[in-house]
Amino acid sequence: MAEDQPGGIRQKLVETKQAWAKAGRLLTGQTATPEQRLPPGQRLVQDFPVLDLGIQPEVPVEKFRLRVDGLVENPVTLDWAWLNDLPQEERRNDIHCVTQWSRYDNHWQGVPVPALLDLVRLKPGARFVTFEAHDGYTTNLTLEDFARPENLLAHSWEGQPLTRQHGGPLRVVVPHLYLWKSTKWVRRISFLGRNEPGFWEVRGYHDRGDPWLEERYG
Ligand SMILES: Nc1nc2c(c(=O)[nH]1)N[C@H]1C(S)=C(S)[C@@H](COP(=O)(O)O)O[C@H]1N2
Ligand SMILES: [Mo]
Repeated sequence: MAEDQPGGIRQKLVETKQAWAKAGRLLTGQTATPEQRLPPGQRLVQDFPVLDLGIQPEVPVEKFRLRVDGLVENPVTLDWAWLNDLPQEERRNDIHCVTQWSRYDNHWQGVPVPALLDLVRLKPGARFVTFEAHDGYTTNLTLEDFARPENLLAHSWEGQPLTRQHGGPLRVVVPHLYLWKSTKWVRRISFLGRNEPGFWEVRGYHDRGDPWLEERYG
């Protein structure tokens, strides 16, 4: 069995979650609609749990870089000043983690995804998006799921800079899908013509992850 390395990925936790996916754990077999607010099988929490692979990289804003590339006319490497010069907006949303907790009314600030798309200008073949993070995490979305106006590249939560635990200085927030699709410590966003499943998607999680359809596992 894989042993945990200090400062490395928590292999046992990964194996446990992978086994849960295989067993279909937590599935209720029900669906709901966004109007019902709480997706099936979820319970509401007041705190803000921290979930990741066990590595929480320290990324000082002076060293922050976000590469945006792939099928775009204008690939860019954003630094912190440039990111802050892009349009900034606020969003309030509910978030839903596949491990069953939901948290209502989170206030985020950051760059709305449409502003990023305006900057890089997609080529016609772009249909999928992959995300890479400083801890080695990856995930994937369709362009349609990423391009929604409520999605943010968020640097603040509840009026404060996003903490390192929650993915600061910058994370993706895609509230209509389970939270594993919302990459913390994001360092690269690539637009592709083909789908490339990420860390959890190749370990049994659903490719899309709609919480109201209970798309926990694939
Ligand atoms: N870079 C990175 N992003 C990540 C993860 C991770 O391990 N690494 N975990 C995902 C999962 S499974 C969840 S539920 C959310 C948790 O976000 P939180 O710790 O802010 O609650 O981050 C997602 N984004
Ligand atoms: Mo998660």
